[in-house]
Amino acid sequence: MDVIEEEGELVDGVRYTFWTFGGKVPGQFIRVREGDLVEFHLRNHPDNKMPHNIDLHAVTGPGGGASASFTAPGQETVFSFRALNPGLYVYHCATAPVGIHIANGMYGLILVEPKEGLPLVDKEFYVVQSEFYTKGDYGAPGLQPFSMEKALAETPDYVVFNGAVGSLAGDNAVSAKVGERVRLYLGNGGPNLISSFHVIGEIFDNVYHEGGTMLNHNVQTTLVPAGGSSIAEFKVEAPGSLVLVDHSIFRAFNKGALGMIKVSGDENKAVFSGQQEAKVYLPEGSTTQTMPQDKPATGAVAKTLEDRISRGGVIYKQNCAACHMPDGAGVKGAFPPLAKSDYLKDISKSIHAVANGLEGPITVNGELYNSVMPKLKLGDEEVANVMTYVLNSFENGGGEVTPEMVAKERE
Ligand code: HEC
Ligand SMILES: [Cu+2]
Repeated sequence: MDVIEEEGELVDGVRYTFWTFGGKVPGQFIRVREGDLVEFHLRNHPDNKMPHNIDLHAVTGPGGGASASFTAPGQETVFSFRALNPGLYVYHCATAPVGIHIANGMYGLILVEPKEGLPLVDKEFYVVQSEFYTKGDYGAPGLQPFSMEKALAETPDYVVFNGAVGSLAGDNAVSAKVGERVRLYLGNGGPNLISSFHVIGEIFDNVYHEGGTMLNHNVQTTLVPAGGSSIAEFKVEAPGSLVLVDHSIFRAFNKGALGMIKVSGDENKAVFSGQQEAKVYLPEGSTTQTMPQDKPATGAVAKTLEDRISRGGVIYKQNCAACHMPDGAGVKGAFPPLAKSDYLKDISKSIHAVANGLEGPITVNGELYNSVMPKLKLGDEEVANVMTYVLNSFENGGGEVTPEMVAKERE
């Protein structure tokens, strides 16, 4: 296994210097069999600045191999261990200061399959949750240094699956087919938080509790402790998107802990009907609601069109994607699409909607919507950025919205 220190992306426009096992976060998945004798080579790339080592929780021996594998840049060390206990184990760097090595991305999973092997499934996925602590708040662009202060306070800016926001969502989503059996190898690198791992739209048929051999059945949410694991299995019964989240839910929708399994195949109406009816319910006195939010999403002023689009993208993920969906497709009958929306042709009307909220009947691409979009607490700059992002995404025709245009609509 090669240790590589390299710059990468946490979310669009936000860079971070990751320390990795094998070039990615999480580190390479290791798979051995109970009883195997494993000879482990750790190589620390000569371009690296730090010494590193590895503590594998699957190892019976001092430090899980940490001191035996202490390796300076440009060196290679070797040690061997017998995989005595079956289970799914975390490995991580344990070089001082340990917290910083882990916070920078040095963790992964090693599966010790029982002698007889695990039962066969159709799909296996590797998902590791972890947090990142940066000087700037969520979305603050540029190369972000590690924040010791936030790490000590255990207040991460990012809580993510597989090392970055969106690494398992959108175009990076994984897929399965109706009828397939899916197994998730779940890990938590921490460094601090416990994950309440949940899949929206599924129930785990089997959970290997804490990655050990005890089987639990019919589980909705499985705890994955920092430095621990879980194995969850389920059969997919109906098509659609299954959403992986840490059910400490602000982490999912505001800090990045969200992934997707796209399930294709035939509907199974006996299991799920889809919406059977939707009608207007407007009690007397209902008015435009305001969503609480203490501060606008991102601060500084955009200088170029590109800059505006990229800042707008961050705002979109935080403020709009929950209703209008990450790909702008909306939800039929509830949230109108922003992708190829003909409503956007009258740009001042659209700006007005985002700046002031919107309610009452509207028609988008020939479909009637009669609902409420809350007034979001976004400044003129933020509305301009997010609308510019929308115009330049989802196969819309392009264009730019300026803060001046927003100020006008606000009046
Ligand atoms: C809580 C859910 C919700 C959120 C969050 C939300 N919207 Fe909407 N949006 C709606 C609904 C519902 C409508 C339709 C309102 C109606 O029926 O009058 C709508 C309508 C729109 C429209 C006009 C119709 C269309 O499809 O073109 C635009 C543009 C729009 N939203 C943009 C945004 C943007 C940009 C954001 C983020 C800054 C956002 N919305 C956040 C629910 C939401
Ligand atoms: Cu290290």
